[in-house]
Amino acid sequence: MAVKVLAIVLAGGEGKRLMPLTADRAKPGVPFGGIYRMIDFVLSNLANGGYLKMVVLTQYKSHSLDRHISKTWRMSTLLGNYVTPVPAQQRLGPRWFAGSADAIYQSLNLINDESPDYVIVFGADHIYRMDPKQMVNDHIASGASVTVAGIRQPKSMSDQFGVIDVAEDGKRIKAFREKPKEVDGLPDAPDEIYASMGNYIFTTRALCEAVTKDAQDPDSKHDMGGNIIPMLVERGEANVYDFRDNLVPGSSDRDRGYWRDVGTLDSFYEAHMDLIATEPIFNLYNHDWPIFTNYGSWPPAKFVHGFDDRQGRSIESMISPGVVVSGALVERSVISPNVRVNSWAHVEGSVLMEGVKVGRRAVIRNAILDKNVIVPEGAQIGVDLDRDRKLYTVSDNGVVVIGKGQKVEL
Ligand code: ADQ
Repeated sequence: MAVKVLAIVLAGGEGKRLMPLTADRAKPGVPFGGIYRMIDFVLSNLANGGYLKMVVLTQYKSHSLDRHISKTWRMSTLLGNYVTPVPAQQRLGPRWFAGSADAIYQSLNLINDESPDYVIVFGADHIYRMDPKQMVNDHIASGASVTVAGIRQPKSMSDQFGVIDVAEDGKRIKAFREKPKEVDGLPDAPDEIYASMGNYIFTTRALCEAVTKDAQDPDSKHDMGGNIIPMLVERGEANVYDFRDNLVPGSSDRDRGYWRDVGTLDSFYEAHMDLIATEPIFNLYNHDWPIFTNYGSWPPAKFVHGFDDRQGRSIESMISPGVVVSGALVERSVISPNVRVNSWAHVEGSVLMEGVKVGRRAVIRNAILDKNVIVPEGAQIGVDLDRDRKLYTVSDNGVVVIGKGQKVEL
């Protein structure tokens, strides 16, 4: 008999380090790559892998995320498939989720209703392609209670990840520390650590027991990475799955193994720049493993009024439908639907979200402009960073970020 698998997507992350982009939306609901939202990547991975029963646990400012899920991820229910957003405030009792493990504890009824053999628990705020079926098969073959996806990351980032110490057999997790400041590097790569991707496969009974036990512990933070995984590691029941073993159809040598935790403004910006390279570091054009989304009915993008060889055009950029570039130059940028760039404006190395309007002769450099920002004629963004720091958010690496509804000064 086929194994029954339920997927739970943790989508409650607040994303404080992405402010102002997360001022009024959850991190998994932040637009990415012109036409997507971050959550589309994990949901597409699950759908392409054939896992079509998905529960999305939301919490923080989930309105636009809920709207996106119900608009984009409405699937035929004929075969019992679904993508259901479950808001925290509608579960047991009046309290909000304390942490990701509590989110699952409060949703145990959904697991009981489905009675799966295995539960996939994936995060919602990473940019990557992964075939979850290969990881599920690895988990089933090993007989572990939980399998954690692991990837090598720079040692300097240890305080952002769960750090995995693997036993000699290369599979069993000997020790797991959540976001440690001090760590040793790997024996064969002293500058690297083995990090948890925040993606887990659980045998159902082990998951239910672990979150129920954790719920009774008053000292627990009720966190998957901080509490549940260490509990199962201590019992010797946790294995690792190396992300390098995951082969996604259609991926090239260049983008195999690509995974980005876009938790900061700089990593969010850099992941966009990865999309537009001539030979993209992350290839959205792999049609064997499509990333699904829904962005409404816009007409094709249009480029008009080329006055000289600098204007009315766009190069090394991704331009979404509904965009009009009129007598302006757009370079190395990711432009969302319904953006308008007017004459003699110059947009360079930037991410413009839906509905942004760029006035004549404006200059926008190394910037992220959230939805519907209006750039007045002649305004300059990313040209004088000292001035920008007084008016807007400027990231560590000097990316200027202008939030929704924020006024751009002349
Ligand atoms: P973090 O991402 O820092 O580390 P967390 O903030 O708990 O951990 O977020 C994990 C996922 O759960 C995210 O997708 C987030 O949106 C979601 N989430 C958080 N709280 C939630 C709640 N109360 N309800 C529903 N969803 C919630 C985690 C692991 C690390 C691992 C990194 C990899 O804890 O061990 O290395 O992910 O990025």
